[in-house]
Amino acid sequence: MTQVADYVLQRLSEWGVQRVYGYPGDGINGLLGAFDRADGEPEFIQARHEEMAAFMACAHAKFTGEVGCCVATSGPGAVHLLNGLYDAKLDHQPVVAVVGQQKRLSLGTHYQQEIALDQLFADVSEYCQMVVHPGQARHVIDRAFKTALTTRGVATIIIPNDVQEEDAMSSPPREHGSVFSSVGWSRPRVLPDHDELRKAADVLNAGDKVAMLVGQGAANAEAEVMEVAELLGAGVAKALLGREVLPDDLPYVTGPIGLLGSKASDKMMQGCDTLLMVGSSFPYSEWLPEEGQARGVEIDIDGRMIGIRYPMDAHLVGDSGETLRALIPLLQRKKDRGWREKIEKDVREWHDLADRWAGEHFGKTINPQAVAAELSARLPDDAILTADSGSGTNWWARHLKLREGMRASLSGTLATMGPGTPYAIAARFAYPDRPVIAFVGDGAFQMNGMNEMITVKRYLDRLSGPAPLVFCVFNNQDLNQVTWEQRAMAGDPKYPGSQDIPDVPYAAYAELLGLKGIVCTDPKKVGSAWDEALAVGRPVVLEFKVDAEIAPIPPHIMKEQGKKAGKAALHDPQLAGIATKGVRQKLTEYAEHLPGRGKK
Ligand SMILES: Cc1ncc(C[n+]2csc(CCOP(=O)(O)OP(=O)(O)O)c2C)c(N)n1
Ligand SMILES: [Mg+2]
Repeated sequence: MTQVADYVLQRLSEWGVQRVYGYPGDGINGLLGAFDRADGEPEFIQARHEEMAAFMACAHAKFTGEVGCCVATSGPGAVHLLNGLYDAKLDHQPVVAVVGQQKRLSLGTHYQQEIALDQLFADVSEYCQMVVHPGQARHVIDRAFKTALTTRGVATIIIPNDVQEEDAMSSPPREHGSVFSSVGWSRPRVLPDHDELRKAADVLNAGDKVAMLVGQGAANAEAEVMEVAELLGAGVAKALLGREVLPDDLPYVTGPIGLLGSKASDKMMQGCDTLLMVGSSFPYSEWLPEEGQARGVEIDIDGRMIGIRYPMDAHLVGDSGETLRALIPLLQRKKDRGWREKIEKDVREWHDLADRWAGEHFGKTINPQAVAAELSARLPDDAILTADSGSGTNWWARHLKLREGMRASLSGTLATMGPGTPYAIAARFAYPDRPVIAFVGDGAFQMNGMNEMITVKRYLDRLSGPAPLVFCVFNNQDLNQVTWEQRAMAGDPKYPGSQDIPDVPYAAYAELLGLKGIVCTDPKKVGSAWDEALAVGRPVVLEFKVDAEIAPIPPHIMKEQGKKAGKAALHDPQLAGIATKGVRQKLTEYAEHLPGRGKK
């Protein structure tokens, strides 16, 4: 007779789950036995840490559009999942977590590893339920998937270990109280209100200078976004999670926005009279037009999220592709293309400026911007790019130019450290033939990336192949992003006690594990290091020793931050470096106005 655990895995399979990322423990002994019997359908993928398993599940959802699935034992294993699940919740990804619990008999006795899991998972989950009866498993699983898909969120299934080992009941008894659920869900077509659509068209037609901001919600509406941008003579800025919506080589794509953003996006937001936001909950309103400056139209599939970042004049609750298609016939093509031409000029200037920043040499250490710029020129077709949270995220956002068909993601809203490496691993499991490249800071690599290299070793045969798999580590021996935040936001100098981190030989460590390790310390060899890493044929840790003194400054330093950073610099242990490099990078920005460097 099959057990409830066997039935659970069978139902996950029926929901299309091929891989479950997890880590074992006796709270899920029943499930582990069932995984063994299931013979790969679904497959258990062993991470080093439950948080990594949850990141992998989240990345699976982001890169495939399917539900990601992770599993952990009761108590500590369940606690470890949380940060990865919050990443999914905040970035609106469907993830189902299955966690063990102590047996029913012991619950409520302060038993070993007994945690009130229903309470612990209540905030992160859109649906959280404990299976206390074998006949309940079917509908709890079904509702978990239906809820994760409908809400684009996390659903948690808690299964006490004794329940896992009970006889399965695929169909509950035909009696009062039983329910009979089915596997199945389909994405609804969500269309906006007709009058609101007309209102939106009026606003957009009346504007002379339209700025568009797209987020991940516009991911399946590339053609429509392009058509609307063309009609409206608009430029398009991309929130980080929306960076795969449009390639970066289009002349009117102003690129990233915000603290990690481009000067072209910033100029467009400052100069526009109309804002069209599509599928984005980009949080920082200081990078949007000032209230009253622009009229606004927003498209979002989630009515709870519409008109909460900038006061909008038309609120279109609907699917971005469908809504833009409905809008297009109502839009008049802007005859005056002056605004569009200005944006395209700003975009060209921005690309030149970013190239100049990346091309600057500061003595013997590598300019981290060059690491991204050199890769950008070499990006293989169909590459999938991931980033951790740190200063590298800035270079990833500003200096990597995505071409058509490339994918890119990171922890956009939780902005947690740690996902860069597990995202890349999950991407590779989902797409074994596609190149996958992760940008990871040394702090994040020490936090958990190094351990996940053991996962890469564990699955080396499957993760190797002609398509590159590269973990690019920015070795600056600093928690640099926060060091700069201390300087620019708090006005404090770098505090070495919290910011310095030890130098670790990451490439040598990779070699120890049987992976390829490449270390680059020479600014002149950044490009050739990439060439080598992209041609190896097995997973690579590519370590660059980079300069920690280059500020991940925004396109134009906000006055307040500039003042604070100046004050902080006076007492900073790295005063000399940050002062000269900061000033030089600022100068490059205005280089076209300097004698001897004609305006392009
Ligand atoms: C889990 C978590 N802890 C702390 C932070 C705050 N934080 C953001 S970036 C960062 C520094 C990252 O350092 P590193 O990985 O070395 O990258 P770097 O900025 O040096 O390039 C820290 C501590 C965070 N976002 N997430
Ligand atoms: Mg660092």
